[in-house]
Amino acid sequence: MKGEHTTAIEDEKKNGQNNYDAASITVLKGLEAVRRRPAMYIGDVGPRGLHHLVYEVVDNSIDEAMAGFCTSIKVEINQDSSIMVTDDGRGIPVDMHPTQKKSALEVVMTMLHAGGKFDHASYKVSGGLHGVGVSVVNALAEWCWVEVSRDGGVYRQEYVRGISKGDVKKVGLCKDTGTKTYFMADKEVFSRVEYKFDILASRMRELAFLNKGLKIILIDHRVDKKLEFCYKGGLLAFVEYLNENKNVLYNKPVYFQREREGVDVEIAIQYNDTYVENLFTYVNNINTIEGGTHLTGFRTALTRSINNYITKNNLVKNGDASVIGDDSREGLTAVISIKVPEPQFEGQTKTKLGNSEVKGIVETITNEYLAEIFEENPSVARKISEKVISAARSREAARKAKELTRRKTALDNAALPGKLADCSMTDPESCEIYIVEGDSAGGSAKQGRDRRYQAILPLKGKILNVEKARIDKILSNDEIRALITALGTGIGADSFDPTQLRYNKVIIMTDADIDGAHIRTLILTFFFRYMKELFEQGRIYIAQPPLYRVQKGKSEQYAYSDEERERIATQFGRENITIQRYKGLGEMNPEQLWRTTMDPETRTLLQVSLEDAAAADHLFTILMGDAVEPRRDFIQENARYVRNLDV
Ligand code: 0RA
Repeated sequence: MKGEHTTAIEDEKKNGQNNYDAASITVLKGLEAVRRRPAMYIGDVGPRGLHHLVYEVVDNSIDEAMAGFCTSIKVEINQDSSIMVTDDGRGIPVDMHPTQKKSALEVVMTMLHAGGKFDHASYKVSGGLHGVGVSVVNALAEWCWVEVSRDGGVYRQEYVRGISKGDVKKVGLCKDTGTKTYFMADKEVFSRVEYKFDILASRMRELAFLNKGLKIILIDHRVDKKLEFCYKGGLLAFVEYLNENKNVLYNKPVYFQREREGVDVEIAIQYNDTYVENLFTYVNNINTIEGGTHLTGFRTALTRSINNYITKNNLVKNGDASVIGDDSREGLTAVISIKVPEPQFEGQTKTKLGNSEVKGIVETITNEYLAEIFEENPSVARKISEKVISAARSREAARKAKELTRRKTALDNAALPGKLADCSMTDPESCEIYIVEGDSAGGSAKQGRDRRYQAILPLKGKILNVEKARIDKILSNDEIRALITALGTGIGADSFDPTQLRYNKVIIMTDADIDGAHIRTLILTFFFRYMKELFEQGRIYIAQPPLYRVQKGKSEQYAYSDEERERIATQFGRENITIQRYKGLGEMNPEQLWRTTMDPETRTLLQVSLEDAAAADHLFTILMGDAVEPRRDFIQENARYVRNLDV
């Protein structure tokens, strides 16, 4: 948090208002706690926490939609970077709260953990990343106002840093109902109040997929951009979106939604011809990246159902390998979304579902439904079975040829690859590795680096496109094997261990041209498919070599963008200046490379985050999949922004 600030209670004291009742003391203590330690409530006070404020407000409207009373939500980023969220639900009640002696609206907005739920009919989203309550947003807002339309009237209350500026007032009449929340994130709390349209768009799209039929409109008044998300098909449309540019084995995703013991289970499944699993799970609209009981139940049922079908129809020949879980997930794209009244979240990031009863519920529903759909759609069942059997066969073939095991031990105990110039320090926390395109740039990097803590691994040419190859082929690729060995993490479901990473930062350094961008994407795709945790732990970076060197006489400066080049040129006074455009890293000598791109004191690194794994997956498919059209569209649309590629 920036600077000193007085607490709510101190402010009130200064104003000479010492006549608290029990309720307002609770309010002030709550707000004070939130403002003292915002990170405890919203994760951090960086971009992530800032965007979280919007999610929190939208979540309340989503709850109203899940309860069946809201059909449309509008989210607006205003020119001054305030946020406005409008829904057409019943409107937050404004009448007196029975015990708190103030309006229900004020209780929701100012009391910590008051939540929005007076009726327990709807699902309460709690724990995890969301569900801290809109009062937290209010406390972290420079100003906020809420306008409720209900019972023929429009009611408004305003707040400053969480404290109400007066009672709820009736300010007009209306025919419809709904809630509008309008707030400005507090610059005393957030160092930068800059919303990213794409990040909000990803989450709104995801929420629209997860809440079938709900319309979510996102408007950015800063640049006059507008997107509208509404999916009648729900998860079915989600899976189609994820598979959009892949070759699918059958046209319509297998889709079902059922309720059992109060748990609502919705699942969509579609296989494609790749070799990777692409599965997203949600509990009460929260992405459970650590999985949990719902995922376990689903996996067990999927393998069992496919195995049953294969056995029943005598699809395996004598001597064929039996199908194991891994086989049934090759080329699988699926989304699981469940709604549980009282979820228990566990795990490091509180995104792992713990409720033990859920495993059996999801398993039973999946078993029942898959048996049914396999009976009714033999062609779908056949295609899935063939894919899975082929996965089992190649796994078996690989084992027989001792290929995989040999490679695995080779990878596990291998000496470091010859082309790796390792650093002399061994403590991973202080070390970093540069993955460099080409041997010549690799040579400059080796000479220019600080060899105590910087390792260099040059990769030759284009590495294998892992989107189109099976794991055994991937492991036989020399460049990829060198990469895995250098990193030290191992690979594959049973041997990848991110804690074994030998470096604190993994930095990709490629030329600033189309080839460089392609190689960078290949490397990122490999990490995304096989080492996703490295993104989650914030280990992956992209080096930013300069695009230009601007020189006049003895002074020189480096420019990292066209604008910067212009600025420097103006500053130098445009006469007698030389501008050199760097096409490749190889054009810089070791000393220049160090100064511009590798020296921690002066370099800029771009940390690659996966804010939204689903959107990133979609992007990688576009970039690396078979379909040429969307890739060309993407590159044309984004070519100018590639330097800021923040997937
Ligand atoms: C509980 C009860 C009622 C409405 C809401 C919650 C509600 C909360 C929010 C938060 C954002 N938008 C919202 N819309 C509705 C109404 C109960 C009734 O009318 O009987």
